[in-house]
Amino acid sequence: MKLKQGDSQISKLIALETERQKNTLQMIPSENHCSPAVREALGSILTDKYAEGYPGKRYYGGNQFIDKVESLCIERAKELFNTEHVNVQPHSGSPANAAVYVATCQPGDTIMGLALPMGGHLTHGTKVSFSGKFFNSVQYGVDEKTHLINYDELAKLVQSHKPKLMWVGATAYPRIFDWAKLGEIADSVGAYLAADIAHIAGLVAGKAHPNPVPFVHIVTTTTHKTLRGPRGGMIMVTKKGIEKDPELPKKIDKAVFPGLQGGPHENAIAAIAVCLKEAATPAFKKYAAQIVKNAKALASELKKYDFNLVSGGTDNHLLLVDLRNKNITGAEAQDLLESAGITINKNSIPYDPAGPFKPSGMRLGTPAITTRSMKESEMKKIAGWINQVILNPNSAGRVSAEIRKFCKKFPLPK
Ligand code: DSN
Repeated sequence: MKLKQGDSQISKLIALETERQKNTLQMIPSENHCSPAVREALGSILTDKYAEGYPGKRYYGGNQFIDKVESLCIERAKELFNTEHVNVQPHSGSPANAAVYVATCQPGDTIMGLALPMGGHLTHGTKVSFSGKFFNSVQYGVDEKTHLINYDELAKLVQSHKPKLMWVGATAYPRIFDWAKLGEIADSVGAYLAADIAHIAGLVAGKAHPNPVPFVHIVTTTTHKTLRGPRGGMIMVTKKGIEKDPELPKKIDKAVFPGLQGGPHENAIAAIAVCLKEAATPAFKKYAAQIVKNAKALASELKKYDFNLVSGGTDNHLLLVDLRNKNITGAEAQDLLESAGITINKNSIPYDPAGPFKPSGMRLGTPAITTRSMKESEMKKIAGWINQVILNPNSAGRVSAEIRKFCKKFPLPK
């Protein structure tokens, strides 16, 4: 039975969400529109199969085709990111990061990560997350003036705390990471260095951001952001990681299963395999470059309207805007822009004087609108709309109608 007949309520809600996505601009930098091929694999019959274990070593029968799917996914990931070992089973980014802790640390060990209010991620040692509860978490920040990671300060902090595991990666850092420098810093105390590239995986795959693989031991990522796949996660172990600890691939695999998860979602793994194939094409390389061009164009237009950008601009897919000179909070901007057809999210800015529920900033990005084939000239238009709505909330209705019309020229992937 089709969904429409079997469950009209859910069917209707999916139709409404489809219309929302079609008729408005998705500018949350961690979101994207995956291809119908990815969705077909995700919605396939593979969801019915249990496959605890790994290819060739399962705890259930009937996995001859599932093994091939998972192995193909692993091989594609290894090739795309140029790495030695990949686990494609983590259900998403946080479980992937949890597995890294299980594989490399004991409870109470010292770990380091970029603080959440400075652009880091919950799982990099935030107090309210397991990573801040079960480990001795030392958080680093960005420079108060430049909003960049100060590598000299970080090196000193690392020397004084000597972490077992150090995280690099962010949810709201608009600049390039200097992986070589970070590798040296972690090596100076013999720490495991894990790069969480969830936000920039598509840029790395498309060569629009340097690849951390030569400089770090472990790479984690989600698969649904710039990489444009289904919701999922992956953990890679690099050559450098294996040189540091030859058992690391085994430790990571054991941490994922049976350490943290049971049966892998093989439908999601098939969809990840599809997205990895897409990400290896010249078209994807162009896409990744265009994401960055669009973010830069949007940044330069917003600056003309006197929007203050954290770090002064962007090198990647996202912009973090300090709204204090606009007399509007991040939460108010989020609601207002949503009513005008532009979906962004409120976000803390570094050294934010306001709390996390009413932060002073907004975060926006270009992965999803670039998937819809928008280019620099469209960024000009979008910056103009953002400015109009923030300056004059009464314009939201008119802008929403204009955006609805504009969106018809930029369909979702078919
Ligand atoms: N939810 C992710 C993001 O929006 O950046 C972080 O986990």
